[in-house]
Amino acid sequence: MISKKMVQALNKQVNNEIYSAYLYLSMSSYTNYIGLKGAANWFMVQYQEEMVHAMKIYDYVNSQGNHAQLAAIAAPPAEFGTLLSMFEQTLKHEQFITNCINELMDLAIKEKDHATQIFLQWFVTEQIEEEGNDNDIIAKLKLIGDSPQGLMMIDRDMAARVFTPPATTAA
Ligand code: OFO
Repeated sequence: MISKKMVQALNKQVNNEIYSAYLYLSMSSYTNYIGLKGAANWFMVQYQEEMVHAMKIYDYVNSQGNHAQLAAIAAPPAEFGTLLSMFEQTLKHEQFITNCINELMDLAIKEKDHATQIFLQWFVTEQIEEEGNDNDIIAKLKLIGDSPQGLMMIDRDMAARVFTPPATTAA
């Protein structure tokens, strides 16, 4: 059984994850516009992954006899500056999401809600990967500095990222 407070907090996280998806969809559109097609692919895959995160929480709430209630999604920015700046903004956003997941876990522990703690463990691990990916790309972008060839090389690498849909979003 999940408490009302836990359901509300999980519903808020559905919104955060859909906002993440929306943010990366906007970044995909922007990078496509400035000619970085590989980065546009990278952010499109990120958008798809965020929708999976949202649906995992949505399915979990609904599977426990509760009601995943949806709220308005804030508009993301439309322009983001350089690719390095975009990944710094991405890392900052993911650090915010990590914090949200940690707060959800704190609440589940406080409420002795073991089921939700087990459910949230997947997200704790996922956030390690999310921040790790962003840190790696930031390090590479700092290394190449102002080199257009370096930027093209990174863009080519980003074109190879593939979205692998999960078999299910059920917990
Ligand atoms: Fe859902 O991990 Fe990013 O935001």
